[in-house]
Amino acid sequence: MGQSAESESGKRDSGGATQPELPPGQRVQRGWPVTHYGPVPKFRPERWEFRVFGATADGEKYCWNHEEFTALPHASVLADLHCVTKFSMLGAEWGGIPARTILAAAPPSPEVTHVMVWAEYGFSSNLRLADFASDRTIFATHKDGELLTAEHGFPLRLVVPHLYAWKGPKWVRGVEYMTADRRGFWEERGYHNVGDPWREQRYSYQEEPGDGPEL
Ligand SMILES: Nc1nc2c(c(=O)[nH]1)N[C@H]1C(S)=C(S)[C@@H](COP(=O)(O)O)O[C@H]1N2
Ligand SMILES: [Mo]
Repeated sequence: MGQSAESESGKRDSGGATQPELPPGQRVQRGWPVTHYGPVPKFRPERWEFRVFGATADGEKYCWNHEEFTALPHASVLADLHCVTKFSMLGAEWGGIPARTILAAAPPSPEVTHVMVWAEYGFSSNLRLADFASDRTIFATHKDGELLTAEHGFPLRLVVPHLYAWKGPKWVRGVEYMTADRRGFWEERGYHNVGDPWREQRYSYQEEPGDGPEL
């Protein structure tokens, strides 16, 4: 991870060469720390499935087993990871299944405005549909060409490059399509409902009308 990779990743994420490479208040972390609440789940391939449920266009639920899910077409996205505790990990290449592939395979009803991304042990994070539908949002199986390790989310984690990293659950198991917003795990516990690092939307007390449901 050299200097040029870092400045490139900053330009990519900020959408313009004039923006700084790091969101305000962040510092670069060498290496890749492990950050999460609770234990690391054990992967049991025979019991793993990825579900899409809630307000689908046809009212059906969708379900993939591990073999089926990982056989979906892969893509890769270069993106930084910004933790709200102020460290950033720059210049990762995430390989996996784009969120848009899931939206195409399991279309949401036109009334859907938000999604809840669900992970093992009931961890969840809510996203605006537009954030989930970004062409850079990806369900990652790999980082820099290698399978994710257990502590970093194997077999699957979400990466939403333009939001703080808690918006990307590790050990993700499904997506719920919602016709109204609802707070996920950290969003219920004092973190900002939207979580844009470039606007430093760290905590829920910073929310403005329209940023999220009443607390
Ligand atoms: N399931 C789950 N996913 C999670 C979290 C968590 O507590 N549980 N923490 C988030 C936070 S706060 C961060 S910063 C990133 C950290 O990812 P890493 O441990 O791979 O660096 O994971 C996110 N995904
Ligand atoms: Mo974080």
